[in-house]
Amino acid sequence: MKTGWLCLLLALFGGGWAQAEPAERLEVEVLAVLPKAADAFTQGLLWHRGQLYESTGRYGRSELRQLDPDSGEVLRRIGLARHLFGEGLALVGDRLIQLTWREGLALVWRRDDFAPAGHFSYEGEGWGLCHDGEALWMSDGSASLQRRDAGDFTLLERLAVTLDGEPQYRLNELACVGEHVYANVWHDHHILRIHKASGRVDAVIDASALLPLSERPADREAVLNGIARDPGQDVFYLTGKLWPRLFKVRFVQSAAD
Ligand SMILES: [Ca+2]
Repeated sequence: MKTGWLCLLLALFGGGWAQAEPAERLEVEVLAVLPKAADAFTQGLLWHRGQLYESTGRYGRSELRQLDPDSGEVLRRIGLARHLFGEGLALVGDRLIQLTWREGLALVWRRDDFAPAGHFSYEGEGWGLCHDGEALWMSDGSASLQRRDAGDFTLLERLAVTLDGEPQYRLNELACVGEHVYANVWHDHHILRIHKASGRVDAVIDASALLPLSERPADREAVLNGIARDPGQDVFYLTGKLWPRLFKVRFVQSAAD
């Protein structure tokens, strides 16, 4: 019996100690600076087979786009109804799922020709979305992520996201990579690497060096937003709302460390 309690205590405190390890501090190494249409209020970005897919926001201007990452050329686009504000974007099989901000509607599109293919409904706001190959992960501006069924969009779990025990609010655009969800933070120049199993932020990435102030649009909402992973090249693509640039980057140890 005594041994049982000892094991339990060790398991509890052992876990506590393991979680106390500080988050890594990373920064971006820019591999390429690429052109991008500056009219895109980017809300969702994903990479698939050499192309980028983008969801853009604002009422009356929201679109789904397919981009050539190197030239920035918009290869395909479709506008959303005027009452819809586009948000996060994920690919499930041959379907793109596009969130809307306050409309409680996830639009489903055929990836190859952008033909409408139905929709799902949800409660609350829609911000970011990514697919990890099994489930969808969704943000809503709060300090938690929602895990949803990739087939019917059912809410499966809410994962509280913490850094050093503190909740991390305003989680926005997402990228699913292995055991992690990367989230850029609204009105912040940091990207958080969130461990899916625990919700713990195990790396904080400083992306402040990306776009020089001289190139930043005057619009105060023109903040960092948009993160997509190309697993083949092991790179990320980053951008921001209304930014005229797309950055191909790697996350590397901070020089300050
Ligand atoms: Ca993304």
